[in-house]
Amino acid sequence: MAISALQKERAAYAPKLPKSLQKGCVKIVNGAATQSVADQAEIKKLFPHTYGMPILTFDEGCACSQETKPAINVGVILSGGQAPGGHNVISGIFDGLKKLNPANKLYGFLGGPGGLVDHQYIELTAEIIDEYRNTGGFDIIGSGRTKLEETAQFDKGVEICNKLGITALVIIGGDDSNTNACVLAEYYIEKNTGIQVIGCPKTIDGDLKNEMIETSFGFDTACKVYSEVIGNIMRDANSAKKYWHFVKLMGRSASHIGLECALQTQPNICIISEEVEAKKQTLSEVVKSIADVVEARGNNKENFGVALIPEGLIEFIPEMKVLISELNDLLAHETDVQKALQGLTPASAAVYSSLPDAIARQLTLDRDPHGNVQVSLIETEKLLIEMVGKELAARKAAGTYKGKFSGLAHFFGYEGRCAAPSNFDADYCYSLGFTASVLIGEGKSGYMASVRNCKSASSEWIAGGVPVTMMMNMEKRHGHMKPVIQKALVTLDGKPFKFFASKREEWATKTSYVYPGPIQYWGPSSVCDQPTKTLLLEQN
Ligand code: FBP
Repeated sequence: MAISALQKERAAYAPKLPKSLQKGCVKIVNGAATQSVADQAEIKKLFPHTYGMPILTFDEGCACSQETKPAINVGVILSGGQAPGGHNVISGIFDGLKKLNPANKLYGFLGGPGGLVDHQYIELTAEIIDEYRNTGGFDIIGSGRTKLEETAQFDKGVEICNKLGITALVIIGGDDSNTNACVLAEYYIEKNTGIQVIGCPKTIDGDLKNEMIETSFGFDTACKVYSEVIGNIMRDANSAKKYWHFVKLMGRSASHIGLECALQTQPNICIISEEVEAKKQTLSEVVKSIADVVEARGNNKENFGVALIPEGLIEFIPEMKVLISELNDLLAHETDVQKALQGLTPASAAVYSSLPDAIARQLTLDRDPHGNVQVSLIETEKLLIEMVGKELAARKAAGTYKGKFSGLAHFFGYEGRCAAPSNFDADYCYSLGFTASVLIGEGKSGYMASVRNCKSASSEWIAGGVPVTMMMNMEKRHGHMKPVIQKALVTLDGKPFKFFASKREEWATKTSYVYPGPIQYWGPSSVCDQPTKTLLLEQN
C-alpha cells in the first residue's frame, strides 16, 4: 500500500511515556475511597461492585524484572466519532500487554460496540499494529455508535469473550460510551463472568474532562488543525479585505473547540453557546451582537472579519431549545414529519415557520442513536449570515451602517477528526493505552485510564486509573433518570473563558489575528510539544 513520506517517517516516532511507565514494573498506589460527583446514594445503589473504589496512581516500580503473569486475551472497541490518536491508544495497549507477557493477545471488535454484539473481530497482530502507529483515523478496526445498554447485548459480549478467551475489554469512547462501559463492568462482576472493563477518554469535543481527566484525546490535534485553517482564512480576509467568514466548528453541545481556536487565532467574533444560554440571549440578540461588530468594523472601512460559531449554538438559544426538544419528543413517536409538526406548541410553531426553509428542514432530520438532533447537519453559519445580512440591510436603510457585508460560510469538523495526531496526542494516547494495559494486568475493572499533569513534559505525567462511578450523576434521559458521566461544558468562571472575555473587544475592532500554521512533528519543543491553550490556562 502506498503511504506518504510523512507517514513513513512518522511510523518511526516512539511516543513518549510518563516515567512511571518507562521501567519494567509499576508500583500501584491506592488513594482514598471515592464517591460520585453527585447523587451518591442512587449511584452507589446502582453500582454496588464498582462504587467507591480508590483512585489509583502509578509510581516507578522497583528495578527488578516483574514476575510474568499468565497470558491473557484482551478485546478493544472504538466507540463514537473519530478522534486523532485512537490508533496510538491501541498500540499502547498492545505494547503494554506484550510487556506483561509476550504471549498476551489483543483482539479488535469491528465497527464499534456493535462488533462485540455481532461477534465481528480481528486479532491485532504486531504487523497490523505497526502499520497504524502514529496515524490518524479509526480505520484499524472502525468505529460505530451502537449503544451498549441492554443485558442481551452484554450477554452476547460474554459469549464471544468466552469463545476467544478474552478476560478484559477496553472501550475507547466519550462520556456516554464510558458510562456504558461502567454499566458493563458492573454487570460482568455481578454475573461473575471474569471479564474486566476499562475505559479510555476520547472525543475531539473536549467535554469529557474533570479533575482526574484533564483532557479527552483528539481535542489537541483537532483544534490545531482547525486553528491552522482559520489562520489561513484570516490571512486571506486581511489580504482581500472584502469577506466576512463565518466558521462553524464541531464540538456538539460544548464550545470548547471554538474557545480553543479563538485562543489560538484571535478572531473578531467567537460565540460561546454556554454564555448565550447563561444570558438567555434570543436568536435576534445573537444576530444583533454580530451585526454590531460588523457595523463597527465597516464604519472603520474594515469590511472583513472572521466569526467562529460553535456547532451546538442553536440548541442553547432559549426559543430554539424548546423547539428542538419538542421536535425530539414528537419525532420519537411520529416518523411523518408533517404530522409531527402539527404537535408543536403555538410558540414553537411560530419559531419554526420563521426559520429559512433549509434550516427548518435540517431540524427535522434523523436523530442520533441517543435521540438528539444531529447539530453537525444544521447550517447555523448560513442561518447567521442570512440573518446578519438582513439586519445590516435594515441598518443601512436607517443610515447607521455605511459598510458592505459579504458573508462566506465554512464548517470545520470532519477535516480534523482523523488528522495524524500531534506529538501531544501521540504521546498522550499511547500513555493512555499503556495505562489501560497496566490496569488490566492488576485485575481492575470499572476504571478509566487517566494521565494527568499534562502541562508538564510527558516524563512528568501521572498515570493511573479513576473509578468511572466517581464522575457520575443522575440525569434525565428520554424521560427517565439515568446514571451518566457529567458532561463538561465551557464554564464562564473558568480561566480559558475569562481570558477570552478579557480580550474579545480588542480582537473585535482591531485586527489582531494570529496564524498558528500547520502542526509540526519535528523541531523546537515550543512549536511541537505544546498542549492546548485551554489546558495551559486551566492547569495554571
Ligand atoms: P463523539 O462525541 O462520539 O466523540 O463525536 C464527536 C463528533 O465529532 C461531534 O463533534 C459531532 O457533532 C459528531 O461527532 C458528528 O457525528 P457523526 O460522526 O455521526 O457525523
